[in-house]
Amino acid sequence: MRTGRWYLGLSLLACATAAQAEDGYRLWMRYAPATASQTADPVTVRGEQTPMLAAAAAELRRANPAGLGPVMLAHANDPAVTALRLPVATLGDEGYLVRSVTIDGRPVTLVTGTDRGILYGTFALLRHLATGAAPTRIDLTSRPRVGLRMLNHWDNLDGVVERGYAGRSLWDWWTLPDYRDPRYTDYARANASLGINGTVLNNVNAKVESLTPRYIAKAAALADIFRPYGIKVYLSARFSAPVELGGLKTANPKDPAVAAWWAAKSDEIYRAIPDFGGFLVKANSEGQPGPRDYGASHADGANMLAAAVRPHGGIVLWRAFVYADTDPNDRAKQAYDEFKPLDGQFAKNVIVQVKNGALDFQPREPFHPLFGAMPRTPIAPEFQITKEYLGFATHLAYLAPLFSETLTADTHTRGHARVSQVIDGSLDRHRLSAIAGVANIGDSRDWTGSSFNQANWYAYGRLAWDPSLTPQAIAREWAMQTFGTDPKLLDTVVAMMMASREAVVDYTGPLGLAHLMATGHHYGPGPWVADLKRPEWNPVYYHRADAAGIGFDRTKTGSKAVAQYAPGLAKLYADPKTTPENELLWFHHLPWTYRMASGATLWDTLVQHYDRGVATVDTLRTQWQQTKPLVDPERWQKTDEFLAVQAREARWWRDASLSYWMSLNNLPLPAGSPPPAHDLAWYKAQTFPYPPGNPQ
Ligand code: GCV
Repeated sequence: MRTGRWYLGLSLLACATAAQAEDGYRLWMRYAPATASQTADPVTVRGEQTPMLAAAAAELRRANPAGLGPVMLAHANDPAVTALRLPVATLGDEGYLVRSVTIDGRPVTLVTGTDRGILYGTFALLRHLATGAAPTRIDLTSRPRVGLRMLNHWDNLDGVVERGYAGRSLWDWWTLPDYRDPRYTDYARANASLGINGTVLNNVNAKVESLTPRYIAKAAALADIFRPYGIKVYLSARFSAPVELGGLKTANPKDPAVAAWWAAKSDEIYRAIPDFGGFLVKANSEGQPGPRDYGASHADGANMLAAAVRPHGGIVLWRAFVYADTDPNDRAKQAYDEFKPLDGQFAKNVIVQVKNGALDFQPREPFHPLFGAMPRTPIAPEFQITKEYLGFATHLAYLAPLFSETLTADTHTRGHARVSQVIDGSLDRHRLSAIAGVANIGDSRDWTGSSFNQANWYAYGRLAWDPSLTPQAIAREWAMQTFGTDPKLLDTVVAMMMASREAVVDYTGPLGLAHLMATGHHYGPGPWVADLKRPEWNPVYYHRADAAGIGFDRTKTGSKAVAQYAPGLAKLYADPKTTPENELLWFHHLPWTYRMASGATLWDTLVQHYDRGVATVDTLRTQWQQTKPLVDPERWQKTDEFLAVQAREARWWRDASLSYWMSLNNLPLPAGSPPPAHDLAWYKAQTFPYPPGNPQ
């Protein structure tokens, strides 16, 4: 029989191995092991030891940054803090102040604010130090611009994540609420480190069972784990639940029995989860039930649910992602047409959640025309962190430039308000403000399917806190925390990240082209697809290419979608010469021979973009080779192999697309541009059954 000592040795070895493994589990929170010279216990908590302060203190103890002396966590109204007369009055509910001060003659790093402020200040301090700052003369202060900073999980109750490419759902619904996987706490820590304060646990294509007592208990267990990290739990609600669960004959929002059912259901949820955030709803979209089934409006539906959660302080996030097979109108116009007339009709605790673009999370879309068009309604942008249309988990595409492009876009409303001013509530003085990101998280060991995908979770969280941060700065701080502070490594990694999203745009759909992917999986090329039941499911609907030209005319000679933008912008979009080149074919149908600003033809320019996309991915591979001595083997190897896939698939996208365009326009490739590797028939014949994340 083995001795106890042997077992101890084995478990220590296991710990050491786990601690050293660079499998990506630790995300950007890769604290260095403590050394003998570090403060034994770096933290003092003053006043009441709330669960949130305990979580903050635990994080500091876990990190125990080298060189940092004692840290004091104290509420802003603690006498020790008020005596210092610090500028804490403007911190609000969530802001923090972190400063090197002297208290009772002793130098300390003070972290102050509310409970939440201290939690976020703690993570800000750790980030500050992990990104190379000195542990002395610290002076950090910040407060979030957006109130509700949410992740939306498209996780099904059977563990499949719709559009998820990082394994199965993190939530093990089967063993909840009894088994509380420690990973749930690590999930909460990661989110708190970014300031994310809300999570929608289940898919917007919601199953009604998530509202049964059994599943409410499971959600409550997660809420208990997340609470000390400042994260509220929300649920996606299926609009027809009163019929399917409650046995009512209707889910008509105007029926008092339906309203009463939702009120009782909300009471039940709040009994289990007293700080439940509220409901997210996808209604009358892609087959989901909704108020339109009963002739009622989206506002009627949202307000009925809002009334149910209002007594408990809850909110309703109502999605504007709607388009109907019965509507022959340009799909990109339909959400605006449906929602704009409802401005002013939503209850005070409703937020309308709008995808960043009018179509569907494409590699590039102009910002959604609803931003700035509904001044009496809080509008939340919804971004997709998971890369449904940008190469799943395999392709490297750093999304901060995409998120930031929308957030900084000039709406041309009320002066030159930016989308960020619309969504943070400042433009129209809304009390509520929110931002949502569709999570890329699963149960894969590295959480997101690749090291670089972690950067998209990180960047989303950082931009949700402060939309004015630059993608470059976020990339640098993420890379420092994730890969280390070597300057050569950092320069290379940041350069790779900053080039990556545009590369994907170039090899999949440059110059404003969109939705060109093959049926179902949204991964590979299928610009020729024309046989799907609904016109707007077919790529040919979006590019409208023929022998003469390419692009979707959304001007007054076409679908008139440009008129949905504020007049100043609509005027710019109406003319190809004043439309940004990277959105050109989104708004205009142009001859292949159209002369671009450079003097080159549209066709030659299009080909140049495809070639540039392929060349950029080749450069990413070369750059990554240079990092080999500076990155641990496990993470380096996986990234290297994924980049090889991306290089192959960028060529596939380019070649398939060009073969198809040439079959229409019969034009030669510009000099120096290589012919596609196969003929069009070969590309059309490729099939990819069972892609991940695809709803079955
Ligand atoms: C959750 C796209 C995706 C769907 C997704 C939908 C939505 O259509 O392909 O998987 O459904 O958007 O955002 O509701």
